[in-house]
Amino acid sequence: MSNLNQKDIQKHLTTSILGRKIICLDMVNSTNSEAKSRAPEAVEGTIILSEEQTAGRGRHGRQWISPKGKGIWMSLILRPRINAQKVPQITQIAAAALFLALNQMGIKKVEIKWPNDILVNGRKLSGILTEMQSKGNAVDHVILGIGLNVNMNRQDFPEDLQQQATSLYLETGKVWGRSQLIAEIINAFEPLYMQYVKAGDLSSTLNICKEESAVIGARVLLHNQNLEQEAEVLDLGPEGELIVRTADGTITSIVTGEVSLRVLH
Ligand code: BT5
Repeated sequence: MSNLNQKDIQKHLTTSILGRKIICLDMVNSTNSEAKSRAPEAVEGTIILSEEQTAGRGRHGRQWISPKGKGIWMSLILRPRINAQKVPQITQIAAAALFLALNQMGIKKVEIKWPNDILVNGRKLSGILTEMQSKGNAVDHVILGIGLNVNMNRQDFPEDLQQQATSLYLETGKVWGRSQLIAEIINAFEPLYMQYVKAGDLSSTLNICKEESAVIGARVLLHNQNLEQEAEVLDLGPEGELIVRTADGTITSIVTGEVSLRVLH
């Protein structure tokens, strides 16, 4: 599998702002950390990719497995003029874009598990990690990290993930080139992102996140630090928040943050 390079990815790009500069590296600890340190000098839409991450991160300090050459480990540097509390909405835009891009590439059975997982056949194919730097309440920049398992075998995952995680190779039996896939993700993301930053319009994103949701209608276990409770997921609200009915009948909305959820069967 050949290494990623800017030219091969840009060949497939139809965007006007995102991906004008693409930095492809061999090894970093985390593309999000690399993007963060490069952000002060970077133009909006700069993309950092690495063949391998030695300390790939998920949320709350969790580990993200990122073996060499087998996936898409990338971070976008964005400068949306939004308030800090709106940043989780960028995760929803990315989830919708991942759904569209995978569909475009012919991958079926893709679902969005709020707030940041992409599942195929119920297994995790991709995860999103959105981080930000703000000045007061105003966002200075957002680092949008996307990890997507492309050509990983079962053995590339640690044992405890082998039943929960998947890759495009495992789902389709074929080895995938990464350049076009990266471009399709960016191509799908830009219009949804522009609608949002220019017009404050999240409706297309929300329609996709609702239609393709793995959790709406499901019973879930909400996990908030040491508190666990069962709930039924009713909908997504206008800000991308999760609307649930807890066991005592109370209807509440949950914004991303400390809450994790597990679907109960
Ligand atoms: C996520 O966190 O799903 C966000 C993952 C973001 C990774 C990208 S790669 C580029 C950029 N640079 C980074 O350092 N990170 C971003 P979370 O929802 O917390 O899920 C983490 C959990 O997913 C772990 O605790 C494992 O259970 C599982 N996991 C770890 N590696 C995985 C993989 N490669 N595929 C599927 N599941 C994985």
